[in-house]
Amino acid sequence: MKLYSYYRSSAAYRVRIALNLKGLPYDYAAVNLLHSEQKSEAYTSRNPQGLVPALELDNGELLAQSMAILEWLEETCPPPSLLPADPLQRARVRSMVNNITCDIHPLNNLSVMNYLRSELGAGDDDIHRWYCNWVDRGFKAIEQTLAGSMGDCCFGDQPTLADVCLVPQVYNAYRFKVPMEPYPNIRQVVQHCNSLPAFASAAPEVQPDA
Ligand SMILES: N[C@@H](CCC(=O)N[C@@H](CS)C(=O)NCC(=O)O)C(=O)O
Repeated sequence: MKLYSYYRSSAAYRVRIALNLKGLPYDYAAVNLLHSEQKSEAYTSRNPQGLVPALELDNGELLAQSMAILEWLEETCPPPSLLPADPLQRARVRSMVNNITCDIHPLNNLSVMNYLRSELGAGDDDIHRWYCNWVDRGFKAIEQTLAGSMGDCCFGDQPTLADVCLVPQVYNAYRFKVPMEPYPNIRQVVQHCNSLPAFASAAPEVQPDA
């Protein structure tokens, strides 16, 4: 498989973690977002949304959207499973995943920040307030949920899709200087996950395009 990725993309980071957790080797195809390579004809002819990540399968098919890729990996690839066996617990994991991937990340990605700056005239302080606002709303709920669900990871001691999505979002929060003191449970889970090889080798700093 080949992963179209950018080292700082949190959506691509999710997929890198899941591929590593499942022990699946892949080739790394860097798409430089700062050079707008995601909007090139060569890329959008295969992935019309012009976003990373995209995963090219061994048969040449291309999958876009990180959650679609993660669900495909979960359905077709070997253990460990990244969802619990119990349907209620699966729903709880997906609920945390949706908080991150639907309610935090889309409001804070590169194109939204660029739009705020260039189309709406927002300055650095306004953009920082915007960023922190959406992260805080989501992280407050996650912090409270973790108090009843966490072990070493978000739900018990084994990584699930919740950890796969939380770790990149927290990486991004540190990058954009969101105060993390109010979130001790989140910090504890993320610290543990980052000590695991599958997470450590997916980190932005160690990617070929870093
Ligand atoms: N919902 C998409 C989000 C993908 C996304 O926003 N990717 C960002 C990087 S994290 C991107 O490619 N941004 C480039 C752009 O907006 O032009 C997913 O989960 O894959």
